[in-house]
Amino acid sequence: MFKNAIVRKPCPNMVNGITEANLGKPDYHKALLQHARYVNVLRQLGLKINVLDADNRFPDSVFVEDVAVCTPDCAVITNPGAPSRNQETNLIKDIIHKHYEQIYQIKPPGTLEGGDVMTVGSEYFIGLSYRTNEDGAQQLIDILERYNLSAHMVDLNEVLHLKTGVSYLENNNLLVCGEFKEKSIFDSFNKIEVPDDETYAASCLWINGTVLVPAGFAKTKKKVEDAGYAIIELEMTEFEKLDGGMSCLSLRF
Ligand code: CIR
Repeated sequence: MFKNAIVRKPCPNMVNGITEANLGKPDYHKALLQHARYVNVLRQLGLKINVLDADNRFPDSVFVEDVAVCTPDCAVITNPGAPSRNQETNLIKDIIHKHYEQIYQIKPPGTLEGGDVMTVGSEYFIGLSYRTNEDGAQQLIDILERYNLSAHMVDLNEVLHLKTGVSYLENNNLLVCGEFKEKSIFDSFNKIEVPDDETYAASCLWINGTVLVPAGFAKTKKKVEDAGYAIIELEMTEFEKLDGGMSCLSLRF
């Protein structure tokens, strides 16, 4: 169960965030509304929320998940592979220090972004992407092993981050799209397949028994409901325009 979340308000400069989505520029005011609703839903689900101020120097800083990995016993400040995002880690340190005593940092030449790290109980899956390299993943594995947490690397080619394409919904249920449907590393999971015309919905978020699903993806929504979950749909259009999924807007622990 999660007790806390950290989020950062979107900044006006988010319209210049990194994207390969080809969906046009986000509407900042709409993004603020969507973000506020996301935060309210996390609060309704029982989380204590730390809301950080917007930082206009970093267009992508709303995607706070990428700059830290929070485990029950320690936190790891990452080293984002995207040059324009690399210094975002400095913005997260204070709040992480308020919550954790044991804090580590991924060092160059290792790169790692939190969107590539999926937690499955005491097991971690780390995507090797354009943003996360083997050195960064190995550094994280070495840290996790000190706490008896195990981790595996997962190759990926089709999506930005591992969690763009897979979401663990607890109870051994794994929401998967595209290349992840066939990967043998996920064979022991009960896979819930996201249809190819709804791949954005592969990024859902389990919060204390409820699954947050992006609005507008009826087939995926039904599959998650049929798996027995209470769901809440959230408008995510302005973050989708920046390749941001449901999990990337918060750090949960
Ligand atoms: C980026 O390209 O870094 C941002 N525009 C989107 C980051 C999304 N983060 C995530 O899925 N964890």
